Amino acid sequence: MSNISFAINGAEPRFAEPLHVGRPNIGDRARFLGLIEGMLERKWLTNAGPLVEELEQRIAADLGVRHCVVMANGTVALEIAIRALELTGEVIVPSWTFIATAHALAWQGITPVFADIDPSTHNLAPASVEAAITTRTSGIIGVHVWGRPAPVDELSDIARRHDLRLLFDSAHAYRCSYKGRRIGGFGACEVLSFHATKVFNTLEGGAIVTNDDELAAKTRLMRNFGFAGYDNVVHAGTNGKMTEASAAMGLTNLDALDAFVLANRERYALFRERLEKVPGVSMVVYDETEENNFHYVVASIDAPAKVSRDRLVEVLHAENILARKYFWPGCHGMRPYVGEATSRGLGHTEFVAARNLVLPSGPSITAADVHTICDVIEDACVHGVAERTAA
Ligand code: T4K
Repeated sequence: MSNISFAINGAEPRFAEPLHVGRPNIGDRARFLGLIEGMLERKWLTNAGPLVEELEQRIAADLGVRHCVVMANGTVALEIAIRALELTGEVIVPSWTFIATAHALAWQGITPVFADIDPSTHNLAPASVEAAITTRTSGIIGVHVWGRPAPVDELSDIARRHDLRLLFDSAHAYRCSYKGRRIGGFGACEVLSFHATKVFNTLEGGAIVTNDDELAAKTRLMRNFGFAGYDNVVHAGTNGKMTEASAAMGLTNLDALDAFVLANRERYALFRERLEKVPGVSMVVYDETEENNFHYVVASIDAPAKVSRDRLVEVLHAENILARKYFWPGCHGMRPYVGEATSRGLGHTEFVAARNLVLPSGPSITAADVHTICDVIEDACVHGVAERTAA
């Protein structure tokens, strides 16, 4: 039994205010408010306004791609990309991703077929993708989980050999690279999320980035109900438009992005230094030969730690450290997809899902906070925590 006093046993929590995963990064407030003032003066609030256009140009230049089509959020961007690429039948995705990747397919009557991951990278395992291909398969969505690049070359090779469309859910991977090239230009297109919790946010937002002129033009039409001018609808479409207020936030945050990434990097290094010494804790590490945004601090809890991942989450939450079990239990374990025949052979996903922990990080967390979080984890893993007894 533990002799450590955790809040779970009645002590005061170590943090008076909760520490969240995904606290928004916010750049210079005066710059943001100035852009909002301009928007109000112009009375142009949405529908491809000047701030949206400027943001698209800046993102395309930043990522080294020909086109950036910004959207209301990453999920609608995925839905539009999937429809623009004319995917049908079955599409192979990892189960180890945020549920939006699977929903964007199911929402339009396409079956997400879940493939397994490499437990060391958390990214799609090419052999599992190849094994999941059937006569109904029309595409593959690779996900750059935690900003670590998916196996782009291997997936491209599979897609080419089986005549499948390949796109990437790059929601985590703004300012990350694969073989020295920024994520954004791989596959037929890549889909970004600029949700409040992402390294680069536009409040809500997302984008399709691509080097394909035709695809960019098509997704631009689809984002705005298919309108090609007044009274002229030339394509089926939806409302995927980003507002000018979101673009103002995006322009503000792009200016501050280097500082956000630097802060992430420092905290990740500190977490790593502390947690790699704790028995039973291993970290998802970033390849330092690539560009990374270091936005996610991800740990795995296993023997010989004297606490399970789930019990550790309870301990952390009792201390107001709101660590998350992302993406437990995996998409295939979420109710709409449970029991589907398309969820076989996901042993590595289930192994990772049972052990994974995402910790609060980012500019809103201080170095002292990191040490306190690590103290709690170390104490629990080394000494264990008394199990609750029935009341
Ligand atoms: N593909 C992937 C791989 C993704 O990870 C995501 C989104 C998407 C696609 C879809 O992109 P979007 O359509 O979202 O653009 C959160 C985010 O809502 C979601 O965007 C994100 N992935 C996912 C990984 O995390 P929840 O359900 O966990 O959100 P929630 O409300 O629990 O908030 C997360 C944490 O952030 C909390 O600890 C509180 C904190 N937070 C959140 C907001 C919104 C703040 O401190 N301030 C805020 O304003 O999904």
